[in-house]
Amino acid sequence: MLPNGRIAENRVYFHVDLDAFYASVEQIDNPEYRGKPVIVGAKPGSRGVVSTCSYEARKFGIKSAMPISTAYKLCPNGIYLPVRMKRYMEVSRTVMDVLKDYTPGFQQISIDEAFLDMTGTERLFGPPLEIAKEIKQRIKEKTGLTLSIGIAPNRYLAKLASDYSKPDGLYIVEPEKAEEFVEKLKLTDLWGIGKKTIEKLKELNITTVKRLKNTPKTTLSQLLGKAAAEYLYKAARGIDPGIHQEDKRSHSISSEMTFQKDLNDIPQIYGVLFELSSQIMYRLLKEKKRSKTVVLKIRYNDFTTFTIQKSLKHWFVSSDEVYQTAKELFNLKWERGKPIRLLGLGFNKVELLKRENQGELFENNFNKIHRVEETIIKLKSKDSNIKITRASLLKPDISKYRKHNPG
Ligand code: TTP
Ligand code: MG
Repeated sequence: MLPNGRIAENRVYFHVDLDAFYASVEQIDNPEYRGKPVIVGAKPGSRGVVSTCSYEARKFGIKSAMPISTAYKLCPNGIYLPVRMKRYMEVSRTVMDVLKDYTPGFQQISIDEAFLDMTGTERLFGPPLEIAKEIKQRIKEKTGLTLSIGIAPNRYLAKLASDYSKPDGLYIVEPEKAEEFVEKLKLTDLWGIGKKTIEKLKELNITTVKRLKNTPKTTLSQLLGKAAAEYLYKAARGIDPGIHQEDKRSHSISSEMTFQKDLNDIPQIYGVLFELSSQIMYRLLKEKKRSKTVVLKIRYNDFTTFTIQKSLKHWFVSSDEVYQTAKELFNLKWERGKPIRLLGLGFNKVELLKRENQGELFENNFNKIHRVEETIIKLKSKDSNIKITRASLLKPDISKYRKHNPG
């Protein structure tokens, strides 16, 4: 209850996640692959990994991030395909454009998933379950893809709910059932808890969500450190531990993502940096601010966290420029191969772009890029269906890392 006697509005979040995304696109583009084990990733015989695989291939025990050699042993008759990032990004955009129709509270968090803040949209679109069904149907009609939607009072639960009902699923967690829902999950289903943490929890015989919930925060803190303890304490209770956060403070603009499975795969990492660059540049321009400094945050799977920043001589004017800087910082800082659980990107020393400064911003060499980008943002804010994006924004430059995947 709020102080003035009003009941606080129940929040409603959707988490939308496409099923076996890259593999499903391959099955749509190549009907002869449908119903078969399709494995997308590195070339068999190379030292690379599986990006993803169809549900038919999952029956053989194949999983994302598994060495491709292991996958091949499990399923030598599978269809092995290279990553076609450009095509997946194209399909991703079509899907995201549908989702944007439903709420201004749209947040894309990876190539195939997004959060929709659907709070208060019932009057416009109907009850959440009906909207979710419509979304699934529209995307199926437009692209042929199936997806899973989780509906819940916070983002964390929505994410768990979509995973819970995969593939082609739809699952609602009612607010009063939140704790009950989390308790029936396995510890490994809790998002953002890596193998290492699971192992450590085992030392104290914490092997279920219920046991985790009954463990005092101080005990967790001694075992895993303060940040991890705080995260687990909330997660076990169905409280959002902050899996996707935007910094709302005025002097900085940032966005960060925590990953379910730790990342150590360059194309995927670059994909995330690309998303984050677009998000923070969009906010910078939208809020009429400017900055010369980009900060990258890396949190490893052992919760150690590092930040690194770079200042340019001029103001950032495009998300491309932010993306290039983010990659540069990443390559300087990353302990190669070490798994990452969170990536964050932000602008520091942000200033309000006063009218008298606008000329100064536009005088530099990037005048044109900035104008183009600003125009895209303006058009998109008027009509989310508009399909206009600068060509260089379409795809992270991952060609160097795809030696074995000439897709
Ligand atoms: P996910 O949504 O994690 O996986 P998915 O869509 O393939 O399967 P699910 O039905 O379980 O959602 O990731 C989306 C895409 O990201 C996936 O299709 C391929 C890519 N990816 C990688 O390249 N490497 C990885 O380790 C993971 C997890 C995903
Ligand atoms: Mg998916």
